[in-house]
Amino acid sequence: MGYIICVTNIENGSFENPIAESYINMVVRPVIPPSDVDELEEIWEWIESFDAVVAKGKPGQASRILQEIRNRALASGVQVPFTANTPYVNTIHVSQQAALPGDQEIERKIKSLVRWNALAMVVRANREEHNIGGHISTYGSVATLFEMGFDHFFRARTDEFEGDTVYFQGHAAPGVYARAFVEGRLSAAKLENFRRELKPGGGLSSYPHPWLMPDFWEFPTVSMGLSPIMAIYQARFNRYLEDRGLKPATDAKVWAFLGDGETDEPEALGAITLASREHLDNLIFVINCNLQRLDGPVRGNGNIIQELEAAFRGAGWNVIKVIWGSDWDTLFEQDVDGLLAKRLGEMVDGEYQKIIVESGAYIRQHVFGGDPRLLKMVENIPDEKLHALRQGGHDPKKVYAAYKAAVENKGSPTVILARTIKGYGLGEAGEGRNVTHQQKKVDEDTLRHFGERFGLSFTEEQFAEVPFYRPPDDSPEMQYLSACRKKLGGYMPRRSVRSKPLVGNRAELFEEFLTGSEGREVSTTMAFVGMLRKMLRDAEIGKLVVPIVPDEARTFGMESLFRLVGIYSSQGQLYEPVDMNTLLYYKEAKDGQILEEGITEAGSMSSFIAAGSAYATHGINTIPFFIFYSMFGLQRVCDLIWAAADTRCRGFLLGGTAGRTTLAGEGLQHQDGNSHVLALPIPTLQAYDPAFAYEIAVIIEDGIDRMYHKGESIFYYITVMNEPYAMPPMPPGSREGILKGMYRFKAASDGKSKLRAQLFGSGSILREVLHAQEILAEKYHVAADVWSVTSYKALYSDGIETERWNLLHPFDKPRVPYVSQCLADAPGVLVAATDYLKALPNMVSQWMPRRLASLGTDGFGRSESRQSLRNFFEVDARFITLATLHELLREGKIQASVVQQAIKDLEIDVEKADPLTT
Ligand SMILES: Cc1ncc(C[n+]2csc(CCOP(=O)(O)OP(=O)(O)O)c2C)c(N)n1
Ligand SMILES: [Mg+2]
Repeated sequence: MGYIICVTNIENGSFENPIAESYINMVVRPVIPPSDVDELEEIWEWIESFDAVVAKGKPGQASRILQEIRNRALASGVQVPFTANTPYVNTIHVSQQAALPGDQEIERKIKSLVRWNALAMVVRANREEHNIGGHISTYGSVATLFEMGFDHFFRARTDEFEGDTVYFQGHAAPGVYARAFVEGRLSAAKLENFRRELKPGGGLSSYPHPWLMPDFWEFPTVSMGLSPIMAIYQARFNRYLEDRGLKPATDAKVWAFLGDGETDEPEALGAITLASREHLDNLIFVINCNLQRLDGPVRGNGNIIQELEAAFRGAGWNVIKVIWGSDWDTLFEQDVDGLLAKRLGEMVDGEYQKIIVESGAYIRQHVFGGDPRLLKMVENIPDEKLHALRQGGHDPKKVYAAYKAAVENKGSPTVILARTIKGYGLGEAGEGRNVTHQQKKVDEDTLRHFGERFGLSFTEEQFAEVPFYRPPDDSPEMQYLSACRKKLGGYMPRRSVRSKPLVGNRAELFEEFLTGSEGREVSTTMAFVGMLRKMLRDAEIGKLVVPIVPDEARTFGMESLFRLVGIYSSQGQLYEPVDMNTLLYYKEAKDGQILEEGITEAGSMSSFIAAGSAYATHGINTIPFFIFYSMFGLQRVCDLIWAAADTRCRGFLLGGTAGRTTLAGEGLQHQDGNSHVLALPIPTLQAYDPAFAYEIAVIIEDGIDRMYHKGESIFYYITVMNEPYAMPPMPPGSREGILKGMYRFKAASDGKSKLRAQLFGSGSILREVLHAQEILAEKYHVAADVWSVTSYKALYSDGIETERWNLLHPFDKPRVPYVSQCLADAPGVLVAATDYLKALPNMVSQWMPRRLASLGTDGFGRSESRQSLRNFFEVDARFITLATLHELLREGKIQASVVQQAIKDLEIDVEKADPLTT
């Protein structure tokens, strides 16, 4: 940079130097009246001084001067204008751009082949069966971004290196399949069966689903917004594993490819400050800014790239904008006074979308026409060329430079905002059109156009047929492609389970919890925390346990663990904690084991997914125990829990402070009577509502065995409560029943009584049932057996599985559902009480020998004491007694007067409000 000589004509306020004139006119005059010549001159002097420092080759000094002046201004009470944005140009100046290695022509051919096969997949699938769907236009936009990664950056997992983790933009899956086909990893038959997974030989899932393609996909990404937050916590979990010595430190990266529309999901940007706070330079977001989502523009009246830049820069990320392709370099070279950059920054995205579908003449007039100096810049560029000026995200040179800068960046995460065109390659029918997202059928003209544009030499018939095409193995393309991947450690995506099963039997860890608390009152939460403490100390699994908590450790009585294993902090503890002199002080440590996530169930669940899938991602059997307020679990982050199931996660979710009437005081938004119903749809989630410490011990011990010894891809949801009571010892022979969902906890003392009942209780309502058993025996001579139902979900699953088997095997001896087996010889009326919806017991009543009366907590919670709540929801011992007597009345075993008297004796208000509707 040289000096700019400024000669001012003070009289009329003009500058004789044309650059100065232009600068002042553009930047300064709009805010300062041209008549104020002194002010203009003063400003120019400052600029000159600044230029002089830069010209001396001291950019660092120039930057420091600006910083100091800024500080000075703030100290003097002068408002400093703030913007988190840079001009609407590429972040990496062409002079700083790393050179693209490799053979560009051959890479372009490979990319064209992948594009073609992706298009063929979708078009063929829709020809075969109308409306089967599939997205072409998203991959059209992201192809260069993916392919650059495959050719030069994404490193596969090998025995020596953990590999990069890539979250692929979900609905661009056809492009990933097409590449795997070209690589020879997927057959044409598989591609033919895209979205036809049930065809003989199997097909390909619509989107990335490890559950459906466990050897291929690692992470599900198509529920928008989940992959960004999962990627952030994955990158942080990788650091956690390193800091705790569970894996060596490497420079492996986590890449997440997102849509620009996707960033509207709160989860997408909700955790970005964690990434910068933790200096996650192992994390790279690539946002495919095609400016469109499904219905139309992402920000028709605004600018999504600038908006995202400000958000990420404000959050401390390294932001790299890749807006303009190399074709624009010469234009920007001429733009010494920033006129072009200014004009481009004025246009809104709706206009940018429009110029994609318009002619070169329109672009000349609309973009450049407002200023003769701009028009001059493009006077030698013909219309067709003007129309074809490439976007940054489609230019391999620009994309390579951005990726290289991203992987080399230190100290902060990077986001690449890449400008692309939705439906790129689909010509007039698709590019940039609002309808392009759902385009599946493509006419022959478009196919031909596509083929020609990407240099594919097919015959007319071939174009019409849309064949899959892979060049011969000895072709230069195939040789090049396999060499590239070999250099990067092999093909990807690829998922494999690399952990070894745990060796030891963990039974002895849980023995002490089987014998009861000898009268001491403890809650099931306390009991669980005791087990967790024990597991943390165990020689084999201790280091693998990952306790995760969203700012509720004290609520669950877990603060003793702070000191025991420490809270993970990548920086250690830079301060003396305020409670340092207490036994259980807030200890943060670099090798701390607890992931204390703060108030983010979504973030905690993302950590759970990273830890619960580490057996595959890292080959490490980490065992996450994520404990949370049960109302803010399945209800709040169910889609992430669904994603965990799809990811084949293992581990334990613990719903603390559970039960609509067990969590006293907290009221409607806290009291959970829902979560066990919400756990029903998730196939691999084993849901338990245990009442006693030994039940939890049996469930966790068996869970560790099933998941980490036998290798089942299941996970657990266990509710734990904060109501203290004496824990009984485990009744002999109850282990199987605990796991299968029910067992007889306490038989009636008078087995010969004429009036009989079977009572079912779960969680802390089991104690109300036990109390009712006493009242019924003492006051009404009803002999009731009490069952602990640990899992209605397990009973239901068993019931429907059994029925299905019977349906399909008419000649075989019918199998009997477990519920029916348990109750085969159980006499009397049947009554269930739960702290959850009545739907839970009702759904298994079909396998009971007689009608079931269910009591549950349907309705909105209240802030009240436990006893008042149980009266309000009609699940206390009195209502269980009443329900039992009422069932006996229905059976004709007792008179109505007995029931009437009981209502009086039990002081039940028959006019009380219905909890369902109040
Ligand atoms: C949570 C969620 N909501 C809605 C959808 C349906 N959907 C699929 S693609 C899409 C538009 C995506 O736009 P963008 O993120 O900009 O990606 P692009 O296709 O433009 O690359 C929508 C709304 C979804 N997959 N997930
Ligand atoms: Mg988009």
